[in-house]
Amino acid sequence: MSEPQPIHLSDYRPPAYRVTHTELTFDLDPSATRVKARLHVERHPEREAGEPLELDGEQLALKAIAIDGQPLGDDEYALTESGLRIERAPERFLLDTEVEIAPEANTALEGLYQSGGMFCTQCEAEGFRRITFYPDRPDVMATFSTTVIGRLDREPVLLSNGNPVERGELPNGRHFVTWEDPHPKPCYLFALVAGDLEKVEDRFTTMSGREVTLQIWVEEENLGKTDHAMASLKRAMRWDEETYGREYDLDLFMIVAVNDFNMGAMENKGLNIFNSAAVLTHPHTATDAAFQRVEGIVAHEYFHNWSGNRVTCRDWFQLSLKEGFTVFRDQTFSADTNSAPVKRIEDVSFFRTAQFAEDAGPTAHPVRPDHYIEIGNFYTLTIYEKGAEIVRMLRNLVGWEAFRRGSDLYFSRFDGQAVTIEDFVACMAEASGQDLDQFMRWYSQAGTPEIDAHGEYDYANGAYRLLLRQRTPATPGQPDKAPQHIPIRLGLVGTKSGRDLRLTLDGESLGTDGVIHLREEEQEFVFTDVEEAPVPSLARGFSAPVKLNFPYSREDLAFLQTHDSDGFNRWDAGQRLALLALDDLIAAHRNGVEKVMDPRVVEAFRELLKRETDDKAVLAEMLTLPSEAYIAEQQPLVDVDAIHAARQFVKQSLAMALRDDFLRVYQENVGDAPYAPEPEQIAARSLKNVALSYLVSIEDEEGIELARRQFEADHNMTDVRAALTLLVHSSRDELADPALRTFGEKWAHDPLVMDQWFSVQVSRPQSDALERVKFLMDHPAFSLTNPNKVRALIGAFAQNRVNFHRLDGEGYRLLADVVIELNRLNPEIASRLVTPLTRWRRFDETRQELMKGELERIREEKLSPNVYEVIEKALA
Ligand code: 0A1
Ligand code: ZN
Repeated sequence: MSEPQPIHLSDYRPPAYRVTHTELTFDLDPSATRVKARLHVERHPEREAGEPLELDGEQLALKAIAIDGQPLGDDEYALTESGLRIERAPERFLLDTEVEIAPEANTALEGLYQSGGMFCTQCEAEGFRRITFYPDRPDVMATFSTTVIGRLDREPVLLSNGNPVERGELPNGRHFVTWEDPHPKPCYLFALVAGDLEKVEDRFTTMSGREVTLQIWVEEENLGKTDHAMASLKRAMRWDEETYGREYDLDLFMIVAVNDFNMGAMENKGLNIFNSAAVLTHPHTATDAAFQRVEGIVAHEYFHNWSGNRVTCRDWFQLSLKEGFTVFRDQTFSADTNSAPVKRIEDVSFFRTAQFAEDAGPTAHPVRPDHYIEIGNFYTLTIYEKGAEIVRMLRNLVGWEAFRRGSDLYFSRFDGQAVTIEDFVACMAEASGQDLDQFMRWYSQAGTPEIDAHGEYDYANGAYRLLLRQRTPATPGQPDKAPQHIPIRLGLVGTKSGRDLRLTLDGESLGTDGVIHLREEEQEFVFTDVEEAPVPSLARGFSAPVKLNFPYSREDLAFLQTHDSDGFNRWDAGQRLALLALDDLIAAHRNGVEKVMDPRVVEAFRELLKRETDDKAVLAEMLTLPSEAYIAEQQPLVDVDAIHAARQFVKQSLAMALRDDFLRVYQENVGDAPYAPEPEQIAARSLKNVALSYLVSIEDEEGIELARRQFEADHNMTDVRAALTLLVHSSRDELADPALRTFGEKWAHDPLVMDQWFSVQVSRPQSDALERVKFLMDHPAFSLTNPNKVRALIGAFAQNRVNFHRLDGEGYRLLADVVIELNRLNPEIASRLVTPLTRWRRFDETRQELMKGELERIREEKLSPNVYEVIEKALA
């Protein structure tokens, strides 16, 4: 077999032929589904006559082929490794094909597959080529008419995109439904679902007064778990009208929940397909975090109807065009619906942990990559989350009003088209009159820019000099970087007054909270009329996706933590302060020196716990120590054991010093109102559970008893899971074991709860975590072909820092074994799962060798393009 070859953005050409209308007929059968396709084809006006027609196709058994009704002879077409080629095709014609496929054998979950008893599809990015021969590329947009034929008993429900226009019975217990989608779309937005499903229905009146029917389709036993998704959908629809002026454009909007799904959900036109974990909720089965995730994902997929579907991507290099913009839209929606500062803190702390690591590793790539082997490997944090940060910077640069005008211009100018990132940014430049040329580098340069900042207060002249130096590290294929345009929102906080001082730069007033623009490699900003010595508060709200270093003293940080007017930076100052203390303790642990707790951190926490704050959600975040993963991100070389020990030491020292405060906070936040996933309750629960985690960390008897009672009270899953996790992660197995047993027996019938049961156990720090994984892989609720199970058990274990990185290499070996197995079953999941091993360069020599050894063992296999691309990069 030849090695998979990369494809390049610079090779883009419009297709030789386009399809204007697509008629499909599916005759469903688990082992032999027949797909008839009639394509209305015409030559692309920008391409010369006489070029061959090329269609993509994989794993299809061709049964018939004809042009304008005339069957083609064997010499009139060629089946290739990747599809079908017709050398001589007319200018305009009808192409009929018939193929056979086997959904039940499809474990990759791309194309048409079976999940439980139902048929469903996943076509993004290149799954449609496993359904029929087609130009499977997003710049070919057609209207679709789809007839689905199934068995009345087994598939009473037959769904596809658009509106149902005809239905009827057929001989032999079969029936059909025909669907028409009037909006031209690329085939990656095609969807089909067939099975024994039940629906929950609601209605929505759009801003222009049109009535839309909303349906959520689920298996019967899940009928009671759709309320929150439905409410979220209606909120998202209203929000998109009010915020972006975007109205829904069909009479019917459907969501379907499926158990086997590679990702969170998919925005197929009019028929969104969701991983059941991203749509089903119930107070007793889903945590607050899950409720919020469902709200965000429902909104995300809905928002794609405009940012992605009506205006789509010209090619897959432009993936962030739809994903970055849509993530930005869902983030702002969630911020508007919940606590905005907490949403930002959560998003940024995830981003700085996971995206920074990606940007610093062997698979680093620009937000718009210029080549790839397998596009499935590019549904990444860089494309999604860094893409969203870029759109956020754009919004901040041009201001919301110009941004909204730019968005309106984009949607009206490109409606029904497949476009590029330049097209989007050009609309923003046009609407704002700003020059965004340098800004475009954010899309082409990989790596996280680092800024070294220094400040000096000039007492004599009342001036503050801020010197900024930027540098983007080399990334694979990009040794040299040009300076970025980095917007830095900042304030100068007076050390005497504790207030934001007025900012005057080059004689111009920026108010007390302003933005400066770093464009050069090095730039000095001199603020004048600064009446007292300040501490600078830099990159407020995480105004750019960069690492910003400033030589803050611990006193500065404690000051900012209490005085910064920017909530995000107050939180960040606390994180920085904790990180400095952790640094010392990590060093002490490595050197075998006694660990001593920094009293400044204890005092800062005492202050926090004392203050009557009205934002409990923010307080809960402030009381949460940086995660082991984030601490590791800050270290030149990761020492997993030292990091774990240091963090544990800080946590226990705080718990011992402030035990009564934590207990009081816990008690003040126990509520007995019926569960609702609303911000105030969520805030109280998270504050209470953070406090409890401190008490349990020192095995305080009262704390342990509170956790036990909270578990038994069984009030809602947030509290139950928090208590269960604390017990299982403590060393009190006599409490943990019965709790796990009760929980596992109670929820054996519910796959989404069992996922949580798996994750809680295998993420415990005790040394039996790996043995538990092995044991649980034989549990009847586990299955290697279900991505949620793989993520819950194997994925969660790979995040268990101390145990995955065991020095005997058993953690690495286990992961590699599973990757090898999944490489055959589900390449997309396999290549995601291998990620932790690709970060081998970050660890000590012993671990490096062990991790590399496993990567090399994987390389010996016959690899899918997905895994091949990742392994090659990791070992390069
Ligand atoms: N467009 C979806 C993400 C998605 C991508 C690929 C998938 O299958 C291989 C599934 C979903 C989104 O952004 O939600
Ligand atoms: Zn998306």
